[in-house]
Amino acid sequence: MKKMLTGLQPTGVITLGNYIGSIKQMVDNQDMYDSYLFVADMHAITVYQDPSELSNKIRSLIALYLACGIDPNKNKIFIQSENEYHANVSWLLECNTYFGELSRMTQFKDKSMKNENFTSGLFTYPVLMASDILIYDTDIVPVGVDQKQHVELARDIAIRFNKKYGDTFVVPTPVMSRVGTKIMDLQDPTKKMSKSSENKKGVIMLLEDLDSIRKKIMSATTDSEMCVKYDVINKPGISNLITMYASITGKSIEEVEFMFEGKNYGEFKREVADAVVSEVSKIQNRYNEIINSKEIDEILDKGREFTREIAKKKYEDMKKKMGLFRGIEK
Ligand code: ATP
Ligand code: LTN
Repeated sequence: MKKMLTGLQPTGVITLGNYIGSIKQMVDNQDMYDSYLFVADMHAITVYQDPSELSNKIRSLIALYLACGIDPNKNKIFIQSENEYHANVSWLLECNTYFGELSRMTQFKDKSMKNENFTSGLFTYPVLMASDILIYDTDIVPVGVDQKQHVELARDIAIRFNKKYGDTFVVPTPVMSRVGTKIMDLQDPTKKMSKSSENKKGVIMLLEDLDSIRKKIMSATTDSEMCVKYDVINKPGISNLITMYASITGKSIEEVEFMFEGKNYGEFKREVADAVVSEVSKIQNRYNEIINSKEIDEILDKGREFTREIAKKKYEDMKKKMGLFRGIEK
């Protein structure tokens, strides 16, 4: 079985876009791969995080993933900072990564431009990410486009290390989210629904009040025609609602168009709102059940023990190959 791994930063609030475009796909794929899912909390601290908020967000993200249907029996779920080998391996990899390579990372260039006093952690961030990936002999890394360059760097580091010290790592492949499942902002349907949007009227958050979600859908921007037809160029608002409805109900775009033929936008929006609210309320109920439960701690303890064992072996193997041991007695 191929191995799949992905990490998520415990920052911001999870949106319906994240759910449909990323989490739901991981749930759908969890039977096909040996899956690893972790909270990238050490990546989050490359920029300042309020400590008490950070720890709550770590727990909340885990609870949300479980509530969305990530099965702890099919996924190894863990917190990056609870496995000290990630940082240890990262150092060994840093010593096999060039300054020039890291200087070319576009996310670093973007983020460092926003702040004069950026940390060196922000610069070496992609090497820690390579460590997360390479430790587990990961084959497949599902990521958004913004992370593709980082996975490609992990590939380059793996190939270089294997050449220098002998076969040690599997060379990973990045996979982008499925096309066609991009959820757009409800107020400006030409732009992606994004957790960092300033105007939250167009963004549905998974832990948001259900009435507020309904209102946002009912007042979503549409067009002056009165026909439920998928046409991203001329009818971006209606097309977005069709995509949302289709993804949640598991229907095709054509089926949705057929269902709502001759119906007005008000009726259509009500159906979309019902479907979204019903899906989100199930997630919220499950979230509330588990957020303070021992179940989360048991899952995380198990994940920590399992992944530490694997990571320790990889670290020891790397150390040995690099000559980091006491040497043979004369
Ligand atoms: P930011 O506002 O910081 O850019 P974001 O909400 O866009 O955050 P990311 O953290 O960049 O989310 O992405 C996490 C995952 O969710 C990625 O796999 C990304 O492709 C997916 N994703 C994010 N927003 C959407 C969306 N609107 N539609 C579909 N998938 C999305
Ligand atoms: N950098 C990623 C999170 C992340 C990750 C990883 C994703 C950290 N380590 C390993 C995939 C594999 C982000 O900010 N979304």
